[in-house]
Amino acid sequence: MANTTFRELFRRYKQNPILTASSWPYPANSVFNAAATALPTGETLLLVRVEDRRGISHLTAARSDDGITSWRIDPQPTLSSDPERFPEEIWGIEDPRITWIAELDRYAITYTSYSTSGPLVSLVLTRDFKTFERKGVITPPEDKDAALLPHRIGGRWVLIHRPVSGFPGSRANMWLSYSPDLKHWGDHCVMLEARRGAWWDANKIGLSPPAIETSEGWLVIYHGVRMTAAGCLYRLGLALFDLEDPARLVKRGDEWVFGPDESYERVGDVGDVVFPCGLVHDPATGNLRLYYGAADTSIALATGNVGELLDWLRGRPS
Ligand code: BMA
Repeated sequence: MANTTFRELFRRYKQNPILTASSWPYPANSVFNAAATALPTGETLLLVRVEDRRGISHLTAARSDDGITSWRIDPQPTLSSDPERFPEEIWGIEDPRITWIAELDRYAITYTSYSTSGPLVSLVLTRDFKTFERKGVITPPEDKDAALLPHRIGGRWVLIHRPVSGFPGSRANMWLSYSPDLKHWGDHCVMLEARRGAWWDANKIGLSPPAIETSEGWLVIYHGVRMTAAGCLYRLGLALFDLEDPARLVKRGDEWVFGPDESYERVGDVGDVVFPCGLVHDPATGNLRLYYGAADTSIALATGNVGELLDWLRGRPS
């Protein structure tokens, strides 16, 4: 008999969601779209987007020994917008991604600043998630879903991001930009295009967590947005890019690999959204923990394995 079930590549944690506004030490409307990293202490750190009851978001750190339970949440916002010094943050800061940059001995956090001209990408560096060196705007609006690769390629830093233009009929594609100093960016080029028509990833895609460096290439988990009469559906797909030249696509999966299904993903402030901004990957086993915003309301966890993701991609049609 034909196997008609999709082999789940990401397995939901049974007690999802793992963090909600009711877990928060101070009033919040929603907690979602968290960046993630493994700290040298072995703890998992999530940098959580917290939306307050004005609609403005800030970022707050939560730490856990097993990355699943017993989260220790900073009692106050960890990184808030600072519109006096950085006017582009006037309507808050959202959707962070964390990349450990060994050369700088610092974590780089790219996040969306919500400016009066629309969303754009800002960069901040930190060693400890307590003090921060704000680097300000790195891409003009409209742009979001950005993360750095963890090291230079050909002497330059590499940023994955998702600019949007108002040009009629244009699609929201993923782009790459390069920089000698993390400040001046150039050689912009398309990395991955949104498909067209009925596809699950038609018209609008974006990077989800930072790319994973594997022996076969940069493994990218990206979101595709399907616009329907009932609203948008946010789902996840996979693509692999050349290690030396991340503008070169090696393979793109045809089907989505994860999408809204459980009630906490389907119902919330924005229903039918799974939106991961972070993962923790153990290179020894390939196991990964994917942290995702569920329905723009809470944070949920799914586990997977990089080897299995690569196997799946290999088996898909070219
Ligand atoms: C995207 C981002 C995310 C959000 C998603 C679904 O454009 O703004 O912050 O989770 O929409 O609302």
